[in-house]
Amino acid sequence: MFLFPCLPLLLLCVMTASFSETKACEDAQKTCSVVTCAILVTNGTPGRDGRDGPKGEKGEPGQGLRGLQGPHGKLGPLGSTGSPGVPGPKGQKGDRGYSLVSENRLDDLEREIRILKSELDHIKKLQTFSLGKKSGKKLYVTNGEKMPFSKVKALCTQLQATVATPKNAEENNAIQEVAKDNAFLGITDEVAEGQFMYVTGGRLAYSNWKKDEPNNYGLGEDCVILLKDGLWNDISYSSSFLVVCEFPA
Ligand SMILES: [Ca+2]
Ligand SMILES: [Ca+2]
Repeated sequence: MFLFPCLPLLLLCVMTASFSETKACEDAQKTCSVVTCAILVTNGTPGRDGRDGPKGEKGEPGQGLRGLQGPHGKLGPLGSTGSPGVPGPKGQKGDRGYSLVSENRLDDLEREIRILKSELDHIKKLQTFSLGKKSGKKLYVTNGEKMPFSKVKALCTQLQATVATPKNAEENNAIQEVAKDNAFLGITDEVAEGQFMYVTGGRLAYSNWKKDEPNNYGLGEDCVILLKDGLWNDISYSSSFLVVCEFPA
């Protein structure tokens, strides 16, 4: 700030070379403390650079244009697996699949089934004639073997049948004709002594006891056999008698 006002004085110092020169400088120093007489001497070589000054305070952010965005960085490591998402809505029903079986083939199969059913009916009739006796909707069959009641019951169950159980005189006669020997019936009083019931459940609807039977003789008799004459007798379940099974006809 003091440089410009002092400029005329500096020019004055350069143009004069005598005592008055020194006098002017002294006067100039009195009014302008910044100016030194070294400037007035001859042009010397530039001095060395001074030491760096102390670091200044951080300036305010500039207001120039923002630079261009740099390139993308490297891919980071894979993250951990997230929890399962919510199930999506149920899709629409798909189109009907294509069947490899042609209609002609279906017709052939149906014809074969009709033939097999006819042959099966014929076999059933032959079986009825040769092995068993049909009464109403029941078919009675025996294999001619004798065994304890527990085995008779198990064998009939294995054949998807039940032990022969007459529920009227006609059925009793049918079983008698098939058995031609003493045969177990599907009747016991093992649950309550003296109260005979069907093995398949239910109280007796028909009976054909021999005179003085049932008598629960000896150690006890809880099973029932059909005698050759068609009458009934209670008997021990451990004795062996003929097997007659009952099938739905
Ligand atoms: Ca008994
Ligand atoms: Ca008896």
